[in-house]
Amino acid sequence: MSNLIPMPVYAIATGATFSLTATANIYVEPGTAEMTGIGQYLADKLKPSTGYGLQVLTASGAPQNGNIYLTTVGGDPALGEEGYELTITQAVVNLVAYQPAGLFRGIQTIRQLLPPSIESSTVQPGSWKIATGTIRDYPRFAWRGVMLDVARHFFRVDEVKRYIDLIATYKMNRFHMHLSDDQGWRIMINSWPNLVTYGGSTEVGGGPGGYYTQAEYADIVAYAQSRYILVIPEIDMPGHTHAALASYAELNCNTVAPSVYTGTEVGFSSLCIDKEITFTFVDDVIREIAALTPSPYFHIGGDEAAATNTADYVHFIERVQTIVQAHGKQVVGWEEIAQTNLLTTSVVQHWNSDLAQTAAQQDAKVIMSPASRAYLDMKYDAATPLGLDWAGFTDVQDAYTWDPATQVAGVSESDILGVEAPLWSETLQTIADIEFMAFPRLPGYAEIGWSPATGRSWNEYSTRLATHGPRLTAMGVNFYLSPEIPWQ
Ligand code: TNX
Repeated sequence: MSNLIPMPVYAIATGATFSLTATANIYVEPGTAEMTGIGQYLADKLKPSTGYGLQVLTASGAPQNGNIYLTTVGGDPALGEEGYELTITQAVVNLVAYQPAGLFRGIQTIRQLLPPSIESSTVQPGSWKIATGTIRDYPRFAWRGVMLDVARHFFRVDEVKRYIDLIATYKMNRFHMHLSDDQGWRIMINSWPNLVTYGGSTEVGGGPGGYYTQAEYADIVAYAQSRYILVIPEIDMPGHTHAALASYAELNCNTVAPSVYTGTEVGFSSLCIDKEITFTFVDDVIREIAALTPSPYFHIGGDEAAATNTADYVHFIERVQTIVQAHGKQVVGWEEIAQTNLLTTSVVQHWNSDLAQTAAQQDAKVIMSPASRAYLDMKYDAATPLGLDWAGFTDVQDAYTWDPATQVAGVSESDILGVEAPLWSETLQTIADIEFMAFPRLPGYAEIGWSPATGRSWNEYSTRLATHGPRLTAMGVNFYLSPEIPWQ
């Protein structure tokens, strides 16, 4: 129990063990489709390595010995959306939550309480013992996420799903997709198809690029949803828009479309703020994506708009906020948008300035992604073969030893929605690359977002993280064997 990441709010071991055996089944109550789906997710996680049958059955009342019981009946409302209570006796594993999402998070705890070989994709000898005790657990922050840049390099649907599965393991609940940038437009917009057919035809370095059809995007959203993770789509504007400008001549102030761009400069492109068609375009894009996205949020980017003058920038962001709102969504934007009049519902993402303070003064909520701590694309050290270093090297200790509530002066706990770790992909091409940069830093962000800050120490955490090495290996994760961690 002392090796869990994120660390639970409350855990007490009672010194005995529960044994999962070949006769075990998973009982859910009530027997709704959603509950059966959660039970099936757990069964699918446990079957390959145990080789057991693990049927998902509907229970009514007390669990029978030897089984796992998942229920929302009698769940304590004080646990909130994602909290859970896990009681393990020698007889049963009993997971109770107020909401189904809480059961899903609690299942991640059950996985981590089993031996690391539980994560193997082939049958292992076992034995499958779980320490007895009680855990009562719920998150500190509502927003615990990652961002993946699929624009600089494109990642296939199967790669994206793999990353979603890995973040779910650590109880994260937001998957922000950076769907457009200078180097590529990655989602089909039916009313503006050249965005993908031309604007999505390449990537950094000149490779073939790619894009998601609307059905593929909807499939990613549904996959994330089945893991109680919200997808937050981002269309970055008014800067970072070269791929769009290359796709449609009429979006350019001079009505000349440039050709696609495969370098890594930033700050050179801008939508033409004086043209009404720009806002027709933005409205069409937001409408089509919003219709495919159940999450209440739409990320409008807004960063590094160095090619847009300040008056244009302010006018553009303020007008786009109303477009997002008209399509039923709340704006999220990089912290530069705090220079404009924010709607009360808008959310600001801190990355590299003190503008989050301006956002907090406007009563906007803040997501903390400080580049020097939380950018997964920063190299661990000078020898890291992938990544960038403009915000400094970020070793595993740097990634872990900060607190969202003390990161930016004037932005305190009550202003903060949560934590997000962005992964920009200028130097990354495959899921193996993603895994190498994300692990083992990502579990630290998950813990900063979920667990109480009190009593946190690097010494204790680094030995706890070490126990996750065999787990990550069993999951086939291409993690960086950081010398800072006393790996087991
Ligand atoms: C800054 S962070 C950017 C991105 C780059 C990233 C590289 C932010 C809002 N903008 O365009 O990809 O640095 O680390």
